[in-house]
Amino acid sequence: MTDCLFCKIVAGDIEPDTVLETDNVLAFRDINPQAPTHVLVIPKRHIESINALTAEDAALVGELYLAARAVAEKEGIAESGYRTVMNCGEGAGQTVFHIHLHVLGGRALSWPPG
Ligand code: IU
Repeated sequence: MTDCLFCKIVAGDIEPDTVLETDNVLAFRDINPQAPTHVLVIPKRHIESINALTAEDAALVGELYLAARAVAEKEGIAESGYRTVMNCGEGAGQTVFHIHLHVLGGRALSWPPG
């Protein structure tokens, strides 16, 4: 999608601080980090939100989580603990409508989230 920020990052129009890249997935540092490690894991293919997922996307969603774990290992937070969050819809705080998994860690994380 031409007007999608994350599609522009995938296309190379905007250069992210890349942490990890595979054929289908890109992980880069959030521009406004909420924790010492705050990485966004996105599919390269545009999917608006969880609500737009289809059965054909099941393997891709799995890849997002495997990438999140790889990011955690790379960042050294796999053992201390980290959180993955995928906001769905404006009411839940989604601001970029290209599906993405937040990977947060490097500090104590409280529960429930706000
Ligand atoms: P959200 O779940 O849709 O709210 O997450 C969007 C994230 O994208 C949010 O944490 C922003 O800080 C982040 N972000 C970014 O990393 N780079 C940008 O240019 C913009 C937003 I705009």
